[in-house]
Amino acid sequence: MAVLTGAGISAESGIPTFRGAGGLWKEHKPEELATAEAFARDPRLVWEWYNWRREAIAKAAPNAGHRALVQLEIRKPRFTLITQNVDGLHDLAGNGKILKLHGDIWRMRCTSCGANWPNRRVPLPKIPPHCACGGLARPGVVWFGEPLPDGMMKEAEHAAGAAQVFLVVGTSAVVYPAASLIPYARHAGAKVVEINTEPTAVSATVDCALQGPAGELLPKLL
Ligand code: BJW
Ligand code: ZN
Repeated sequence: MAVLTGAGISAESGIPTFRGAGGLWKEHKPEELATAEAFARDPRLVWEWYNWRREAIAKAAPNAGHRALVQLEIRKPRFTLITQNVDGLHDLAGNGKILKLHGDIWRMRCTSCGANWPNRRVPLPKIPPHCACGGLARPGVVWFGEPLPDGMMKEAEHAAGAAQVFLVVGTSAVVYPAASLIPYARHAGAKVVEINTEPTAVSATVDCALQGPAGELLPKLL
């Protein structure tokens, strides 16, 4: 079994989604601030947004949906968790192996020397933050137009291609290449089950679209 999660699984932990009802972080579209161009133009503004989000995420705890995925990992001999989320709530819940397609908001990367390090300080003492080498630091996440971490899609495709069941939870399925895993799994023979509070771009194509909150529906699958 393989699972692809999106922002909707963290909605019941109080973290806003990007799109859909109750979506949008502080009235900003990710397409406006989650880009290298926005960061080059105004690193301070982009870091203010990430600092604000880190503060909100730091107050959040995993919910029943995250916990159900830990139980699935324990029970299923072959289980892969693939997430588009950068919030770290799957780690906090206790999943062992997580393919983080879009990186991790709790990591930073130097735009000069390429160093990559964990950082959980909330709020950040200085914005924008810098590397030990003096270079400007950026969030350790994947912005629009940037490639996913090396080898990550290959590993995700391998899991999606080998799965008998592919569970898609709380994603609008409009961001690529993550969304391509859904037809990829289906063409490889997986039964695709979607859990979402609303119909999405892929609802009509999946084997089973369950409509409702992940925190209620995922525990019922156990
Ligand atoms: C609930 C719920 C509850 C609510 N229970 N459900 C092919 C076609 C078209 C475009 C492209 C393409 N290939 C590439 C592109 C371009 C682009 C893209 O996809 N654009 C589209 C938007 C048009 N993709 C990229 O640029 C990617 N990179 C790339 O392709 O690189 C190519 C390259 C190769 C080699 C060299 C150079 C380049 C990168 C994409 C990076 C996305 N980054 C972000 C920001 C991450 C950092 C951050 O957080 O700040 O990732 S954008 C944002 O969207 C974030 C998310 O992970 C991602 C997906 O969002 P998600 O998770 O689906 O959330 P929502 O809000 O959209 O949906 C929430 C859902 O939950 C809703 O459906 C609700 O109904 C539901 N819900 N409550 C269950 N309780
Ligand atoms: Zn550096």
